Formats: sequence, C-alpha cells, structure tokens
Amino acid sequence: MSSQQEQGQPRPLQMGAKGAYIVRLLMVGDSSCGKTSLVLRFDQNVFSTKFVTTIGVDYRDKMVKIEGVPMRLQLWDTAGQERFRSLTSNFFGRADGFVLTYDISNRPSFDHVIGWMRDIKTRAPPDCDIVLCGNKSDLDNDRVVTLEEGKQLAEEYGVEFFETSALTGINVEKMFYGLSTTIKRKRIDEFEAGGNGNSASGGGASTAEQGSVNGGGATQPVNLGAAQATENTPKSGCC
Ligand SMILES: Nc1nc2c(ncn2[C@@H]2O[C@H](COP(=O)(O)OP(=O)(O)OP(=O)(O)O)[C@@H](O)[C@H]2O)c(=O)[nH]1
Ligand SMILES: [Mg+2]
Repeated sequence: MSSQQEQGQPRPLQMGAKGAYIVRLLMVGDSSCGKTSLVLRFDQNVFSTKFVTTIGVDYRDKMVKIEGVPMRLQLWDTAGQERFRSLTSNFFGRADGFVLTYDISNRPSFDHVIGWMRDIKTRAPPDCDIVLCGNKSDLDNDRVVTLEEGKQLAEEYGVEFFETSALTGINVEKMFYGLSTTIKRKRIDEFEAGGNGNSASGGGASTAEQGSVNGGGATQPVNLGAAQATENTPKSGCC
C-alpha cells in the first residue's frame, strides 16, 4: 500500500510508456447483465444478441482523450458467474474504477449489487471510483427495477449512476467517459494543481462535460451502510 493510501489520499495515476495515463477499469456484476456487450459497444460500436459467457477475465484497451489528456483505458471484463469469483476478485486490488452493472429486467442482478459493493470495498483501493450501471434500458417492457431504485441505491453508496443500453448504445459512452473524467480530475488534476486529492473539484465530472442525465457525486467514499455491519473480512490490502 502506498503512503498516500495509508493517509487515505488518492494516488496519482500511473503514466504509461506512450505518454498516456493508465486507467484500469473493471466490469463487474452478475452474469448476463451485459458487461461484455457494454465493452464491445464502447470499444467497437458493435452489438450481438448472442450470449457467450465470459470465462475468467477478458481484456481490451482503448485510447481516449479526457479533457485533452491522453488516457489508456484498460478494460478488464470479468466473468459474472459465481465459479470465477475468487479468480476475478484478484483483479480488484489494482483497479482505478469499477463499472458495477445490473440488468434492469433482472431483479436478482440488482439485489446482488450490495454483494458486489461489499467485494469492492473489501478488495479494491479506497481511492477507486465506481459507477452503478443499470443496463438493458431498451427492455422497458420487461423492466423490474425502476430508474428511481437505481438512482437511490447509487445515492446511498455515493456513486454515479447511469442507465445504459448496449443494444442501442444509449449512455454507453457517457458512462465510460463520465467515470474516466471523474478519475482524471481526482487522480491527475488535483495533483497537478498541487492539491492532495481532498478538494471537491472531482465530483460529478460527467455531468458538466459529457451531458450525463443521471450522474451523481462520484468521488465520495462508498457507503456500505448496513451491508458493512455484517462484514467481518479484514481488508486485503492487495493493492
Ligand atoms: N436487450 C438487450 N440485451 C442485451 C444488452 N446488453 C447485453 N444484452 C444481451 O444479454 C446477453 C448477455 O450479455 P453479455 O454482455 O455477454 O453479459 P455479461 O455480463 O458479459 O455476462 P458474463 O460474461 O457471463 O458475466 C447477451 O445475449 C446480450 O446480447 C442490452 O443493452 N439490451
Ligand atoms: Mg461477459
């Protein structure tokens, strides 16, 4: 653990070999909620109705410019199936951000968000940012999780929220850019400005720049509420 983390302060982002900052984003959430589809829509602007479940972890990277700054987004697309959980959670310790996804037409996938949050809190660096993503918003007729429920849960955790559709593409870029912007402001700008990462300037990054409809204060600490009370696993410190 770095000295910044010991002091509860964000670490500066790592600079890669090609002059781009490296941002490690992890896709997490139940199987079939659309993690791989979101990555493919974002990276290649494609979509398939065929379901090929992810085995272990897939990887892609994508170069983007966030507010003029080159960033290499490393997209780690983890398997949602329970049998891969111990493997995939090993990746949490080096994450800069999480896209925690559920399917708006699948209630259990929403109910399991609390468990995913607990895993993130247990294993991920405290300065990582999280976006809660209700995917398959095109399936409005089959919707079982309301927009309000999603927003409210995100608010409880103090994370940003988007409803997306990998099928139509709606909000997919906004979601990835929103999360990346939040990370950039907290983990680059505040260091360049000579700050220590504790100022409020990183919050709600996506709303100003990318026109997010559902964004919230993303840089607040994750509040696990009641879920944390039952958690007795010590922090792994794997970062
Ligand atoms: N209607 C609709 N279907 C979607 C959407 N996103 C994904 N799907 C479908 O949902 C199924 C599962 O999608 P995946 O992206 O493979 O799900 P996953 O979360 O990666 O699943 P695992 O790899 O098993 O964890 C596929 O049949 C997709 O076509 C969406 O936004 N709308
Ligand atoms: Mg997948």
